[in-house]
Amino acid sequence: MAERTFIAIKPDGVKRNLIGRIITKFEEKGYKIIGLKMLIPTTEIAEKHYEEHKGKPFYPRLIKYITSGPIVAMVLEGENVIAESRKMMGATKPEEAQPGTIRFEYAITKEYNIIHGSDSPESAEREINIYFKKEELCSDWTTMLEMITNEG
Ligand code: IDP
Ligand code: MG
Repeated sequence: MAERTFIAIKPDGVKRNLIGRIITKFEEKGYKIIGLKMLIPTTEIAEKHYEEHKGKPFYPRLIKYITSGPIVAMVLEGENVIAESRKMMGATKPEEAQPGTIRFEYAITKEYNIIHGSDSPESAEREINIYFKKEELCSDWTTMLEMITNEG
């Protein structure tokens, strides 16, 4: 089923110059990027994003981490993209991530693990709306391009 998910390259991924490599993996897999931006999350945005973790011991550090520098936020569209992109990311703890996954390749701690991805259709919808306005999503660009190229 065609779905949308929210992915973020976290500040450690940006600082380590992994933006291109990570985006390439999703593009090569076949997902369509329909939203893309770089931003430094405010505390308010970070708290909304991670509200499910409020009260956990690592929560204050998580908010500090995610607001510590620019992230690259994106919306991907494709068949089963929510679960499949999570598989591509690998387990939260890099030592449990399978070889070939993003976290296996690029991360060594569960705290600074390079990438975020929505874990369910509900969180995908919620997280996309935190970071993107509807008009910032370009779902129809293939169609628009076909229209232009068919004109002549
Ligand atoms: P996920 O990113 O794989 O969905 P979650 O359990 O939702 O993992 O945790 C959100 C983020 O919080 C993790 O990606 C990681 O950055 C951080 N985190 C999770 N568990 C811990 C922990 O036990 N200690 C420190 N940071 C953690
Ligand atoms: Mg999560």
